[in-house]
Amino acid sequence: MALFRSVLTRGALFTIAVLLLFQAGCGQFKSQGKTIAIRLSPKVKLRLIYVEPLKIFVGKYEVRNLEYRCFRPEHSSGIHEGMSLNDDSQPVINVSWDDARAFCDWLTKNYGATQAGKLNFRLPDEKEWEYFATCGSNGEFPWGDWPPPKNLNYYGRENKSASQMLESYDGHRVSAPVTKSGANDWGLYGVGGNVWEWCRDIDDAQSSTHVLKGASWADCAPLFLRTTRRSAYAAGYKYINLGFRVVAEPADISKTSSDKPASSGQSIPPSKQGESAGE
Ligand SMILES: [Ca+2]
Repeated sequence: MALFRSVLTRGALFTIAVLLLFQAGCGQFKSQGKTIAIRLSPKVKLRLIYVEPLKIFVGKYEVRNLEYRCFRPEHSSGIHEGMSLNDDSQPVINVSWDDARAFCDWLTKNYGATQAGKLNFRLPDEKEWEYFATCGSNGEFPWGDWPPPKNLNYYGRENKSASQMLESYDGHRVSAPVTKSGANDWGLYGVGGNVWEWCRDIDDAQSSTHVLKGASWADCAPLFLRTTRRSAYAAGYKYINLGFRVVAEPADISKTSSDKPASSGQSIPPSKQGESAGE
């Protein structure tokens, strides 16, 4: 049963919608959690799903242009070969790691106080990303085994002039609306494809760069689509297929973690991994 409560904090009215308590299967794993909706404006909600093994809320979708423009109204994601990347429904791109982190800080400052408790927003760590993308299975690809499902937005047969492409046809030559880029069994959309997603980590091999995960509408080589595949760019770099998704953790957990970006070598503690089995 849906439970809606509204609170007034720092002049901003927002509603936390505790939409459901669910059990979603993903192989042998199950997750119990709830979805919350952070109201950024009267018509804009940022939705997150609680992932119990990680003790964090994870963005249900990649951050859209619509949500990002609540933060920076002037932002344009631009066009590519005459095709728009800038629709409200598409994931925000042409945003740097610095931009993504600033968006998270803006969320925490303005929307972190919720009826469910204080939340700190941030980018996911690489290992967290791999965990929630694969529903805890850490499979070879976000969806499981090759080939990719047709509803994941990679570089496929819709790109008729390309010499190299996937055999699948997802119908989107550039980024797809975030709700059209397929969901995994935990209800998280676009964790495979659509846009690469900035993570909090610093790449160990190139200490001045930050990690991206998940590949995009412009990728097709299996090597790039693997769960463990990592791309990395400098904190100020922007491109047409680089976006992000946010996570939020309760403030009492944040107090015990470092403010510094995680090392890409950090792994999920075995005790956390074990919590997912059999739930
Ligand atoms: Ca993605």
